[in-house]
Amino acid sequence: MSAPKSTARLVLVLGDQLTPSVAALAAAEKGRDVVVMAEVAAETDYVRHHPKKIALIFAAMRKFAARLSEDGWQVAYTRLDDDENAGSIPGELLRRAEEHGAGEVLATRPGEWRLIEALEDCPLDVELLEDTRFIASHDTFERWAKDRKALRMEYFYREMRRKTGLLMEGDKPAGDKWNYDHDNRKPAEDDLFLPKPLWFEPDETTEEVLKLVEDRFGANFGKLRPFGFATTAEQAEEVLTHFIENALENFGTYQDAMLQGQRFLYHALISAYLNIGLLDPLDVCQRVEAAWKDGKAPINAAEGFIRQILGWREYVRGIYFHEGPDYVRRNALNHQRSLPPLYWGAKTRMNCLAQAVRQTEEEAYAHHIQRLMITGNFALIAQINPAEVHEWYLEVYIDAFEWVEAPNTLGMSQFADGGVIASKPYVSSGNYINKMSDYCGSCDYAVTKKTGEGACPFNLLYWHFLLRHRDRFEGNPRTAQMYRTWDRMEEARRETVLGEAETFLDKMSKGETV
Ligand code: FAD
Ligand code: DLZ
Ligand code: SF4
Repeated sequence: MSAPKSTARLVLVLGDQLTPSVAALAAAEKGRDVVVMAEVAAETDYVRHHPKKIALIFAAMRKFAARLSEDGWQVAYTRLDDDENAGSIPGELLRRAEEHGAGEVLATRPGEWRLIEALEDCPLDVELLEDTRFIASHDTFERWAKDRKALRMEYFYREMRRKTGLLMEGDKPAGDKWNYDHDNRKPAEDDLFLPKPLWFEPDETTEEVLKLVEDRFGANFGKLRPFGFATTAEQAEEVLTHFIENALENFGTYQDAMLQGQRFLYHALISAYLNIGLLDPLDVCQRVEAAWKDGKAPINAAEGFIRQILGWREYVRGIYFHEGPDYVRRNALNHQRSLPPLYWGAKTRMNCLAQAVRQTEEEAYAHHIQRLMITGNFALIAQINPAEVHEWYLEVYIDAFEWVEAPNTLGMSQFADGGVIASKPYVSSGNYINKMSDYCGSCDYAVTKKTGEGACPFNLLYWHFLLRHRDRFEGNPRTAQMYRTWDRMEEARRETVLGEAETFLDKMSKGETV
């Protein structure tokens, strides 16, 4: 007589956990347990995601589920339009538990407090396992953060370099410098040779998903088609290889550049694949390090790129969990203005914003400096409520998951956490935008005009913001100089700047085109 088969457990795999070695799968037994994957309204509707983001997640989920089945796993997959769909992750777990006579659930800790709390409240016996797809564990981050007055990314990054040995020569950084940012601030000329991103034609599975998304989420902000994202680990790997071979070399030099009509420049376009599990962050860093060792990329490119993943990406995740669930509600600068309709594609005379928003609508993508120094900068100097800014970023980008989006938006970009992440607010006048892009040349406003009809709004709002928060930033060595510049201006000019900034903000708040 054979021994009785132990009761099945459910193994939850979420839409951003599509890795065969993800913790819950690694802890499960193939012949015994049932993998649960579900497309549910609670996840599609907690914000109105860009249609491309929903399509990417569903197509990748369906293909990953098929792969698990081929590998011998028993997979219970629920499609959004299945009649019995319970509508939420805990609801689906309860339904599948009854169906399979299971009481226990193995789950990998989700990347959002909302869902962690929902799983903790689920009446089943849910074991939440640490998500091991990151280079720094929670313990590593907490050990680093303990007893530090300021949690600056640069120091965390150096520790991660030492810990992984990436770009290290013994105990020294390769080339004797930790950070090559100084070499990475070139604007781009519009006749540069730019590599084309690698896109994929939708196959049958993706096409089926696109039809569903068109039907159900066609009214969300964003264009669904054309859809060319990778939806399997193999395709994501091809995108990475394409980047290393065609763009990495120039990644550092032009990292902060912006060019009208050139939406991707030398960026990797891999954030969504990393975030949903199709690529592994350590593996990506090692591939880039190898390219540098093989002489295919200079050190400023390899270091700049590795810092984004080994440094920023790991660091913001650490901060999100370190700071706790209330982080997303912080508003240290007490900004209360509503997000203007131009963020949803309404007409604006500001070309930089029009370009960044249109690109976001069409691609669900904008690169870091567009997010930080165009849409983020404007929201900050226009003193928009950070909760609304946070929701916008979470909705519109293909790679937006709260653990990575919230610290970038609320912390780095909006200073809403009071300076946990940023040592100074990322604000600028039009001058910076003009230096790093060619947007100003086709704008209704004049970047060189500081006041008067047609003056660039960034020139006005920049001062308005700094003056409103003088008490907080005047003593900061990184912003103090700006107050000295302000104080040297003629009284009448200062009054004009502040008055015109107020007029602009009033017009914007009344819904007029600005
Ligand atoms: P590249 O420029 O080629 O960089 C390579 C990789 O580095 C990225 O794929 C990404 O994984 C990582 N990376 C770079 N910068 C950061 C960063 N600041 N934080 C974390 N990882 C980083 N990134 C997201 O993945 N999801 C988000 O929701 C998100 N929201 C953001 C919101 C704001 C306001 C800002 C300023 C930045 C945000 N970022 C976010 C970071 C960054 O803009 C994107 O990771 C990057 O633009 C993705 O494009 P890419 O893959 O071409 O990146
Ligand atoms: C973002 C998202 C969407 C749109 N839909 C689903 C879904 O239907 N099923 C699912 O398991 N996951 C989805 N996700 C990803 C989750 O929202 C994500 O796991 C949490 O936000 C935590 O990062
Ligand atoms: Fe933007 Fe001002 Fe330049 Fe116009 S002039 S594109 S508003 S920075």
